[in-house]
Amino acid sequence: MRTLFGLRISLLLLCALASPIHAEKPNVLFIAIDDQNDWIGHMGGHPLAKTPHLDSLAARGTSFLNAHCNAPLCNPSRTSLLIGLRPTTTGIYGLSPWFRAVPGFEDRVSLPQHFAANGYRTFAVGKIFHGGGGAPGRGKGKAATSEAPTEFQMRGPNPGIGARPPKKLIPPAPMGDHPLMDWGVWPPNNDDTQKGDYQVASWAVEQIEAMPTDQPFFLAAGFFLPHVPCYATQKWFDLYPDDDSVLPPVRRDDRDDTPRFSWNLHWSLPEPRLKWVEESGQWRNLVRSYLACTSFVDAQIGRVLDALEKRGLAENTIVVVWGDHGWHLGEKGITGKNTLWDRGTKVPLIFVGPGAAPGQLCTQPAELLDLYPTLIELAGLSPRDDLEGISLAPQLRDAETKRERPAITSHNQGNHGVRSEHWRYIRYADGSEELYDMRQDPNEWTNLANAPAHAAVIAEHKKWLPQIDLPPAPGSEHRILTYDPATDEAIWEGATVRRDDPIPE
Ligand SMILES: [Ca+2]
Ligand SMILES: [Ca+2]
Repeated sequence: MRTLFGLRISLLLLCALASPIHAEKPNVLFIAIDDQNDWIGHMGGHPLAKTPHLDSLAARGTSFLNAHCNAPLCNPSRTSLLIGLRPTTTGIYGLSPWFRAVPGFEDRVSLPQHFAANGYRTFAVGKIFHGGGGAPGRGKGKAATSEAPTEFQMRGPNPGIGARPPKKLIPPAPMGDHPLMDWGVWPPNNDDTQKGDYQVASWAVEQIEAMPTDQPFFLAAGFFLPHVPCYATQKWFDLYPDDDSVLPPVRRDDRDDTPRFSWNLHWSLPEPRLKWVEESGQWRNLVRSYLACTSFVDAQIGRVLDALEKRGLAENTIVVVWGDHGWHLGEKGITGKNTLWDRGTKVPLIFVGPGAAPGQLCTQPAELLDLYPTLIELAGLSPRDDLEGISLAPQLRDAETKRERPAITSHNQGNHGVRSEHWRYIRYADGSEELYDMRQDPNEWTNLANAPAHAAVIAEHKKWLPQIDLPPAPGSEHRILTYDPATDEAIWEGATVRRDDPIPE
């Protein structure tokens, strides 16, 4: 009996040691897509978009159809999401600085750090923080920030674009012929394995297959495409007709009723305007390339989800998929980001797993800022009182649950978009305004801001403008815009923009 008793004690002890530390805690698979707008099948942003893996994932959970970034640019959007503060609270609006270089944020607990502090094993591969590489200082040029290895415990590669053609596939575009401003079929022979995002998925799959079970995990996989250069292999282009049916609806006079100041937000950028892509015969090619890249990334996400399923981890894993901001492909006369319209701010946001009811499409406004508190609540982590987002858990339980606060996007001090379920209100630093009835006018073609009948709607949305609205933080560079009401002059990336300057084409 004593032997048996002793054996039993040992077995119990062994079991206790071997059992997961947080057996009750769900894992988190955190998937980012760079520059992905709402051209996702079930989101309806483009009638031809083919994303079968994201669509079937969404069917197993809750997809937000009215989710928006808090800044329409990589670094400020990702920083805001990952530290839980608005860009207007940190002053981080540009591609620099890296937030840990900003006084007051050196020791800010980032989302993955909060999971690590709560007993999670944290992993990252690809682009999660902007400019994130495997080691501090990695990246190119002043624009790049460096992701300290302290953000995640395990860091996989950040392969970026992967194979590139020996020279650009498109003719030189205006505004500097930037090397990233390119798109088309590459590499040849349908070899997807040479793509950076293929390697991101492979690393994530390997981690899932070998995942130890003694701790819950937080695995972040950041896909680079459909960020430019939009290279995809031929098979992904074959999903889309090679005719003008792929083009998004645009109105040639669309900017006639938008304030002059709206141009200042994207005054001079490497991304060509609609005029150039049309005149150079590149519009359809760009649109098809973007769609092809979206479908390719969808397939890579499918590989990671398959691995999760095969390992038997799907049931106890929260899968969240998000994009960092939208992208214009001709709408409002431009391509690219840096706008406060839906095309520039709306992103995919899908939650699946514990806490997210299946088969829901939610039209309540949501912000990427909400991810931090939502994941804390879903995973049952220690709460924090220093986050500016609001948990989406009520909408994940019941998508009809009303949410009072609209989604707010800021692009530099004084420029804000406020998106409710019904309206979009925009206010620029010079006081000019836009208002769109998103139910009647989903393309935001008719600016209603000057219609007296809508004064109450404007007042209702204006009250949500950020109370804290800081100037750019020290070290801010790239896509930085300031405005001096005394002189009515704006400064874009260091150059003065006067009201009568011709709009760059
Ligand atoms: Ca981005
Ligand atoms: Ca218009």
